[in-house]
Amino acid sequence: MAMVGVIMGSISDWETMEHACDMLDELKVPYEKDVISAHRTPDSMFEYAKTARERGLKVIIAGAGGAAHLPGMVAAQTTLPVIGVPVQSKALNGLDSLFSIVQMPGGVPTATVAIGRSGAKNAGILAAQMIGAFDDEVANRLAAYRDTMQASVEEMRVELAK
Ligand code: RP5
Repeated sequence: MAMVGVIMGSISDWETMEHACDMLDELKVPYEKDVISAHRTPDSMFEYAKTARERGLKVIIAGAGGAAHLPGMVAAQTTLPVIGVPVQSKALNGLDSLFSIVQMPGGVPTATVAIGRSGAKNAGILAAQMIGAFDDEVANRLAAYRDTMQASVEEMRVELAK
């Protein structure tokens, strides 16, 4: 059963959001993915957020670009943690997305990661860390991921010293 819900405002967001899914795959955290738009399909967004907890989700990752209202509006309708990914928009390079997601009013937090690919990757890791706070197997995989990352930097140092 999916523990993380990955949603995005448009299929055009997938090239960013797939990096969140790649991390969830690597860390073996079960997830579901869908396209749900705050503006184009508001009723679906409402339904998704309202039923997320009863469907077993523990965390929601929501990516959107431009007038990026999806993460905040989902956060407004569930008490599950929501991680917002600002997709790099063409017109304003994602600053619009970032500001739309990060500036939530007090009382309705939406965790916000960096614009674009790195942000999506970190959203996947962060969701796994939330699950890993209660799940030792996921926590162990996160620790192994850190070890691999550290080893790759050691390799860079050796390469640079040549
Ligand atoms: C937002 O509008 C989506 O999240 C997407 O980033 C942006 C553009 O959507 P498309 O016009 O490419 O479908 O709602």
